[in-house]
Amino acid sequence: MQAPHPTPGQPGVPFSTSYAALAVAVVMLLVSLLVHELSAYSKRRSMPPGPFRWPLIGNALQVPQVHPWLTCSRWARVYGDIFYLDALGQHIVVINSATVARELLDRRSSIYSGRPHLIMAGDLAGYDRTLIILPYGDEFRQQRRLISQTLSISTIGQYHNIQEAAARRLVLGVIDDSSPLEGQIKMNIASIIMLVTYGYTVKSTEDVFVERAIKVMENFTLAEMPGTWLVDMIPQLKYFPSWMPGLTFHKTAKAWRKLLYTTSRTLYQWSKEHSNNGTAHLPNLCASVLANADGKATLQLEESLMWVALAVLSGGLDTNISTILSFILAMLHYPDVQKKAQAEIDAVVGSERLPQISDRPSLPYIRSLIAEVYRWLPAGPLGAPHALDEDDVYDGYFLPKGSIIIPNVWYMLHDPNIYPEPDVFKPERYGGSDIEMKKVTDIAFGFGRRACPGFYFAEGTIFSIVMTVLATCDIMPIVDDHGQEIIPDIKYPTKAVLCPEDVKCIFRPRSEKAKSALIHSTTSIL
Ligand code: HEM
Ligand SMILES: *[C@@H]1O[C@H](CO)[C@@H](O)[C@H](O)[C@H]1NC(C)=O
Ligand SMILES: CC(=O)N[C@H]1CO[C@H](CO)[C@@H](O)[C@@H]1O
Ligand SMILES: CC(=O)N[C@H]1CO[C@H](CO)[C@@H](O)[C@@H]1O
Repeated sequence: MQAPHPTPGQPGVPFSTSYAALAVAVVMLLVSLLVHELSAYSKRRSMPPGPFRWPLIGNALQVPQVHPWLTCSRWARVYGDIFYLDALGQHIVVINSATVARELLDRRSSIYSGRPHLIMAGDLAGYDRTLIILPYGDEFRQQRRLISQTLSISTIGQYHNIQEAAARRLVLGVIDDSSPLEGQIKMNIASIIMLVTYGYTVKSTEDVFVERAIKVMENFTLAEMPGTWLVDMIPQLKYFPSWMPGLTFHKTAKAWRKLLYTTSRTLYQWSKEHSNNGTAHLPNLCASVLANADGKATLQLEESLMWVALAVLSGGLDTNISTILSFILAMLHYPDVQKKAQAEIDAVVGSERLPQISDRPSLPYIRSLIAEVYRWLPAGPLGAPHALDEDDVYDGYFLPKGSIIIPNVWYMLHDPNIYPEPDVFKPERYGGSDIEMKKVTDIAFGFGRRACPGFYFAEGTIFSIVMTVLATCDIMPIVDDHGQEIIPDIKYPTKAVLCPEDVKCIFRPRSEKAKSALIHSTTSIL
């Protein structure tokens, strides 16, 4: 762009003087930017490769909001196992292979187990008290310990009857009825997790406790959304008084914080009081931890327990429905897989009883099918971000402290060199090998010290639902007015969590016997 240049030294009119001053300011700004770029240059040269970075803003405008895992996977094909992005000065490192993820997030987990520091969601709205975004440290270790006391592989069996009962109620609710699929899944998943964390029985689809918990989670989703809150880009804003015009975030954060705190306290108090006089379902997470403490629970322990219970509740509510919907979608698109799975259940379990979680070891095809659901449409295609707590060097690359580390789960599970024809749903690809299946779950459930603590529990829930559905129903496409089958497209909203949309189907009972087995199995647990 051409601009008129006032001649220096000319006794100018005020206008041209201010014009010159402006020009000087612009030049100074450009020079300082250049100096910034140059000083960062030598460091940046040793950072991992990545797409072209614009001065100052970096890749901020290229990091896509829509299906970001697909863009990241395109970059993975260009730049390899590890690449670097810069969003307004925030270092972001994306990992695209399981090998690199193991090396950094597992082997070096003492410095790779942080979470990004979120001003809006954490400092202001208070979500940094819950395990999900709790920084790495003593409180983190304490909360993880409390979960593993009750949800580890050795203690998880005590919840199997709840999971089976909810699976049966779910199937009974959707059988011969094509409309309220998501509502049914939600209600039953919520029932399971509320019983397990608090011993609380969900009374209806409009249960107040569940609705409040869902609100708390929705608010979290809004609060942590990158690029939404100016205060996350300019942290100093948080010290500005809330009455200043334009600073409505203070008010929003305050309301969210209040709801978060009252919800977590109310649920915990409910559990504690009702577990004491025998009116809550036992065992539940809160009661078990208090019982382990043998009446000597400190205030600090109770505080940690209160927050960790809420984290388990939200973890359990969240990932649920998307995995189940992905399973149904797979069965509609791959009817042969469905038949083969049903044949295995018929052969192993028979038709005299309903399947149980304890049948799992003798159902290798069902295990493969579930692993394939996690691989085909992973609920978290970009996992959960970790934060690097110290400077590090990997393979000659400099990775600065404070970097956000994103495991590109989608690419790891869709790399055609590892999973040929990655978009095809094919349980046979594991050859029945549990070692191969574990490679998938080791990616889909996260890494290192932050890996999903609800894994064994989730496995029980998913397994009992899949097995019960297949044993008792055929999952059929709905038909239109002309008798044409409508198979839902594989599509999902653009959010960080991958959850299929508009999945409609019919659950047709495979026999009267199956249906009556379901009816007679409803117990008083739920
Ligand atoms: C299909 C089901 C599930 C999937 C795919 C899943 C996946 C994940 C992933 C990818 C992470 C992040 C790991 C990382 O940072 O590297 C995570 C964290 C977490 N999950 Fe799950 N999860 C599932 C079910 C559950 C259930 C049922 C619970 C509760 C019982 C749960 C509780 C949590 C919690 C509390 C965290 C945060 C851990 C931390 O930050 O230290 N999840 N999950
Ligand atoms: C148990 O405790 C709760 C809360 O304190 C109370 O509302 C409930 O009535 C009690 N139930 C019995 C049977 O004592
Ligand atoms: C989506 C959303 O904003 N949900 C809730 C967040 O928290 C407030 C309470 O402070 C609720 O009123 C919102 O509905
Ligand atoms: C209660 C519930 O259904 N929670 C969530 C389940 O998972 C999907 C996507 O993973 C969320 O959109 C729901 O809010």
